[in-house]
Amino acid sequence: LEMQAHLQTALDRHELVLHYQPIVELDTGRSTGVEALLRWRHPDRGVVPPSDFIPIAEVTGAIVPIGRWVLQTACRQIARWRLVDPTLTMNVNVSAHQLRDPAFPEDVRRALDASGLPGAALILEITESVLLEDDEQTLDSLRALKALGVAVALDDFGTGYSALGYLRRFPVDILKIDRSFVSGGDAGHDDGDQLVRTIVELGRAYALDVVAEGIEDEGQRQRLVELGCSHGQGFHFGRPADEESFDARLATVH
Ligand code: G
Ligand code: G
Ligand code: MN
Ligand code: NA
Repeated sequence: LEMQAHLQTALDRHELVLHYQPIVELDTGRSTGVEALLRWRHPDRGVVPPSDFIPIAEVTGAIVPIGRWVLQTACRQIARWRLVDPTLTMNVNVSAHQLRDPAFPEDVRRALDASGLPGAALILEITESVLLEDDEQTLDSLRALKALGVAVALDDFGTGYSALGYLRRFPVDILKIDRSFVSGGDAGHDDGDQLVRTIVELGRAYALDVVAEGIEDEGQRQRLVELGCSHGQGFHFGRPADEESFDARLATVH
C-alpha cells in the first residue's frame, strides 16, 4: 500500500528511469535498435524492477501517465540516436491496460510528433494474452497504430497459446522468441530448438520478423543463426543499461 501511494509521486520526483538493451543482427552483431526497460529508483528500496510495480500501476491506473512518460522519453532518446544512425528503432513495452485505453494511439502519435519521428522508428511490444482477450478496442488501437506506421511485436512468444488465428486477425509485425527457449530450461534441448525452428518458419509464412530474447553466450548465438533466426538480444550483446552505455556503443561503431 505504501508502494502504491509512492508510485503516484515517483514520476514527479524523477525516480523513474529507462534503461536500454541493444537488439542486434545475429550474423554481424550490428545494433538495429534498443528495447526500453523501465526502472524505479526507489529512495528506500533501491532499484525496483518493473515486475514489482507495473502490476500495481495497472490496478491503480498509474500506468497511464507512466506509460505516456515512457513513450515520450523513449521517443526523445531514439530521435537523438537516429542522428547517428537513422535506421535505429526503439522498442517500448505496452501493457493490456494501456492498449485498451482509446486515447492510447493518440498518445503515441503525440510522442512521435514531439520528437519529429516517423512511426517506423517505434516498435510496441505486447504479450499474446492481450490478443487472447480479443477486445474490439484493442483491435481498433492496433489498426490505428499500424496507420501511424508503428510496428507491433509479440513479446514472450511461444509461452502462451500462440493460436495462429490471432496472427491473422491482429496486425502484428514481429515475434520475440521467449528466452526460456533460448537460454532457459528448454534451451539446447530438441524441444527448445524445434520451437525456435517453428517460430522462424511461422515468421517466414506470415512475413514477420523474428527476434530471439535472452541470448547469453556465443554458442546460443551460433545455434540461433543455424536455426535461421536473424535478430536477437541478451546479456551476450549487452545488458539493459543507462543511455550513456548505448551512446558509447554507437560512438565505437560510427
Ligand atoms: O527488465 P525486466 O526483466 O525487469 O522487465 C520485466 C518486465 O517488465 C518485462 O516483461 C517488460 O515487458 C516489463 N516492462 C519493462 N518496462 C516496461 C514499460 O515501460 N512498460 C510496461 N508496461 N512494461 C514494462
Ligand atoms: O518480457 P520482456 O521480454 O520485455 O523482458 C525483458 C527482460 O529480460 C528485461 O528485464 C531484461 O533484464 C531481461 N533480459 C534481457 N536479456 C536477458 C538475458 O540474456 N538473460 C536473462 N536471463 N534475462 C534477460
Ligand atoms: Mn519486452
Ligand atoms: Na520477453
